[in-house]
Amino acid sequence: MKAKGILSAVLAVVMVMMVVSPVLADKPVGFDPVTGAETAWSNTGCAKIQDGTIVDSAGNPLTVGFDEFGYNYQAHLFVGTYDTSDRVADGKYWGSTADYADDALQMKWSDEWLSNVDCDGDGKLDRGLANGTSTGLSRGWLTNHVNGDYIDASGVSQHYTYFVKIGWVGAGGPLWNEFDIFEEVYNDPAGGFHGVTVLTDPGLGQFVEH
Ligand SMILES: [Ca+2]
Ligand SMILES: [Ca+2]
Ligand SMILES: [Ca+2]
Repeated sequence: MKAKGILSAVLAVVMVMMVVSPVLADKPVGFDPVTGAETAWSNTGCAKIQDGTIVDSAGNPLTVGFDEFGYNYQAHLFVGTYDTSDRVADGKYWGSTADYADDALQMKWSDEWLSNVDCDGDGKLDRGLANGTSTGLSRGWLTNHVNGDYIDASGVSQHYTYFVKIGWVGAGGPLWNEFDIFEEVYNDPAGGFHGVTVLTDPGLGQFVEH
């Protein structure tokens, strides 16, 4: 697989995140300054996933824990494949039968990227949520970790791994106008890719807004 193809897939996944809306504990208010991990949670009046009032893009209520596709919106986590990341387990990634469709994908995101509460009452998880107000567009950060196989030009099965960390930087960002890639690690020995291709990582803690 070519790096360009992988990044396109990653971007597509991110777009999925933009349209899928999911939900439980309340909004996190305490964070590890280095890793960005949540350490404390508030008790606001915002709707929670466990209330049963927050739905996904298909109108199905979100539930606590991992769903059938691999999303755990409460934990800001996805563990599945490109195929299931589009919330349709059909062996395809948004209709594409590209080789990476069956590749393992893990995603993690900050609460600002996609929160686990609905504070604005639209029945969807809030995006860009800071101090109880949602901007409607993701902020914070997202990571993708891919572990996959593909058949090369000689018909031989090859293995690759890919990691990318994307963060919101505001207007003028080089990625989708408001984002940037802070870390990218691509290992595909057969394809000639070895290790870090982008690294300007400032630490995920810098993306926390509260
Ligand atoms: Ca699918
Ligand atoms: Ca594959
Ligand atoms: Ca909402």
